[in-house]
Amino acid sequence: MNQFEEDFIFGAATAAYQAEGAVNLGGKGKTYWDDYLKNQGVFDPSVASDFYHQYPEDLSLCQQFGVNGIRLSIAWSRIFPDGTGEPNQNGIDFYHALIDECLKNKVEPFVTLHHFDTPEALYKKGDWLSNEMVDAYVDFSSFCFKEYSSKVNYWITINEPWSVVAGQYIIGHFPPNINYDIPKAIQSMHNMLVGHARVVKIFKETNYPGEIGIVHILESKYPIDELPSSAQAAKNEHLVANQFLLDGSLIGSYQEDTMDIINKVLEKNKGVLKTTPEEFEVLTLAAEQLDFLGINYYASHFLSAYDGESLIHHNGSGEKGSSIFALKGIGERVNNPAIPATDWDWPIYPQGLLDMLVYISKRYPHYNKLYITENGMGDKDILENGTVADDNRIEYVFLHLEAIQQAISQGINVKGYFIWSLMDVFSWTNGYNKRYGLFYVDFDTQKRYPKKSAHWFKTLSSSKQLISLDSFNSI
Ligand code: BGP
Repeated sequence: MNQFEEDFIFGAATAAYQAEGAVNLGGKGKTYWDDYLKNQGVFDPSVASDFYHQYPEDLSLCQQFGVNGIRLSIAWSRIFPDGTGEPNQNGIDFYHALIDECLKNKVEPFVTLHHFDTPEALYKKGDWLSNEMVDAYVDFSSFCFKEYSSKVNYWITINEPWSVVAGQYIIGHFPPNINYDIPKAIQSMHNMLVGHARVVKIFKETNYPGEIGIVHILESKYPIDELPSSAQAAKNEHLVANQFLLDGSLIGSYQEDTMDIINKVLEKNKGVLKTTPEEFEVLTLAAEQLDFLGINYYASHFLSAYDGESLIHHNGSGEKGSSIFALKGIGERVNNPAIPATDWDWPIYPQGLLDMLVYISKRYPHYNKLYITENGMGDKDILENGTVADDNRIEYVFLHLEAIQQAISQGINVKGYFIWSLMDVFSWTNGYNKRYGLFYVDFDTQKRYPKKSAHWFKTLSSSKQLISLDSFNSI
């Protein structure tokens, strides 16, 4: 029962801006993060994990530790420094070299085309709220297919539309730092889905080899108590953050039960969603042709009703218990004392992953196949004697893999798991002390140190057998 199939991918995830560093090298253009982070002066992403230079070592570590898949993203502004126009040969060559290195080490690359890093020039034109951005994204993606499709088998169009729009327009910790503008967030999600769908259409029409999918962050939402108003709050957040995107990408239209809630939320927040029939045509086509859905899962949330004005405090420092997340017309996330949480207040709830997988298989039975494209535990790791005793992380991953195995045993088609992250990386809104990697990075020297979890992962990947921390300790 605890055996994984031979072809199950045991991967690890990265994203260009969080891992590469080299933000000013090789002719790279700016993303919307560069000046924002510089002006804020709190976190410096300019070197990050120096993946730009260290990737041969990182891929060699993958091979040594049984990591047989990697999520990496192509930094759009390395290829097109201004988002559009003349491509930059230096950037093009970098990704050829990186992908070749993956293949040399027998690490399957899953390549993401947009991972939170819109080029600054397009961001200034309105980012995903502008048609110009959507057109440019389609052109950039087509360029990447032409350039790299002979060596890439798995493409991901966009990473986590929900996190992008929540960060930009609701929480306000991503530029342009707008708070509580739920209508803008919903419009932007729709536009991202349209961009995604147009890219899928081109990929399929041109008959590129390989597979294409999209990645959503999908966290289950539960009522905190028996009150019908809490159930409604959980439903509201689920519909806005999960079901809207799943309908759009797996059905190609927003179903009646989805629009029912979306319209109520829009009404409370004085907004409308603009769509066209042509957009739904392309969305429907893409939904039929989607090869896989990637699921990023870290946490689930417990909710109660909330009637006040929206109010959020983002815990970006690891000060446990400091989060607030209450949205007008949706609900309020509340602490469930029975459920443990990380120092950043992310509830650790593997059952939420199983519930999500079951929900997807029931509501979208034609889903094709699933990958868990991110899952992992952010912690304040301590390097001691050249390693990190990250037992908490091993237990976290073990419990989530156990949930995945339960889903598989119920006939749900999950084909791989990518731990976030391969090595410690830059965290967008939490900087460098929230570490997730299998490999500890000393950010002063850029030296890598395999954590205990890396050794555990190697045993898991080579045996294809889920092994508990206790059993691993006794080997
Ligand atoms: C996901 C993103 C990743 C990564 C991860 C951990 O939402 O796709 O890019 O950042 O979350 O999040 P954080 O760094 O905020 O802890």
